[in-house]
Amino acid sequence: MNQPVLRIFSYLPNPRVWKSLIAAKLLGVDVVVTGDKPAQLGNWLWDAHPRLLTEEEKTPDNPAARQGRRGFKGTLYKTDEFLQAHPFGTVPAAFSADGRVGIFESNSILRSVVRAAPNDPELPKLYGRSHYEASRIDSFLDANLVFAREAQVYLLGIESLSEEAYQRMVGAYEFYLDGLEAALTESEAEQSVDSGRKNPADETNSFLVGGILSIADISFVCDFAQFLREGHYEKSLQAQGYGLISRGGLQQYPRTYKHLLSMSTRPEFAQIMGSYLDWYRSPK
Ligand SMILES: N[C@@H](CCC(=O)N[C@@H](CS)C(=O)NCC(=O)O)C(=O)O
Repeated sequence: MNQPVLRIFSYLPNPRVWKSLIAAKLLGVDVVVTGDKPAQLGNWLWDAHPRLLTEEEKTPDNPAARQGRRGFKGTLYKTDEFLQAHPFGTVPAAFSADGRVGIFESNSILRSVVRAAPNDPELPKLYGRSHYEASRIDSFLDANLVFAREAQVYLLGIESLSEEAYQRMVGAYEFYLDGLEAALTESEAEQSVDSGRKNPADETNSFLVGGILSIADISFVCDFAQFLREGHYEKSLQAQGYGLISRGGLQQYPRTYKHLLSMSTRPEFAQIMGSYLDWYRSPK
């Protein structure tokens, strides 16, 4: 049997892993994921060959025992080899087929999937059609990571937010969404010129870069869907005197929200994302 091109270890489900799985599906790349529920990852050996630990191995004197640093509170068991390959010690953690090369940061794992795709002109050009398009896609991936990091801090602390932390997320949200809305507006205008359409605002299925589906769209959908989880904490936010930051998003940023919703119903997205956004699509 052929070796998978990439092996990913993570807690599951994880929208950061979905980025790679969606691209892998679109491009026919073999990616294998190993993982467990977030609360279970403390029972795993974080390694190029991850496995469940025995009870006897879960002791403070296990050389792999480390304190969780970002999102995980208790002890995690990360081998030295894991930390050599993954210096920041985070998941999703991808490994090359031979387990020697660690690839971290979900956007970089996503890029790695595209680079591993067969050289087939029929496949979608998920990393653009020129080096300019590829670089513009990188620009969106970077902007996305900045937003996603702010969202990570916000969601991890959402049940006890300072006014400063809340306002910081509001600012990051507005900055990111203003940019996306502007890019999608521009993309629609270009498409309507290309196709002679009369009303650019009617077109909702445009893309972030070059008028074609790219990993910029994939990364946005996964990270933004995760941010929308703030909706599950509406009561808690209210009790703290705050409102949902995403409230009224569809009215304020119609192109961006419609882009998210329409992309997530595409088969390659829906098969990976499952029912993750159902609660958002049909709120109680
Ligand atoms: N920006 C990173 C985020 C990765 C990250 O922060 N992962 C956290 C869990 S959400 C982690 O692995 N923490 C390990 C720890 O707490 O030691 C990505 O997109 O991959």
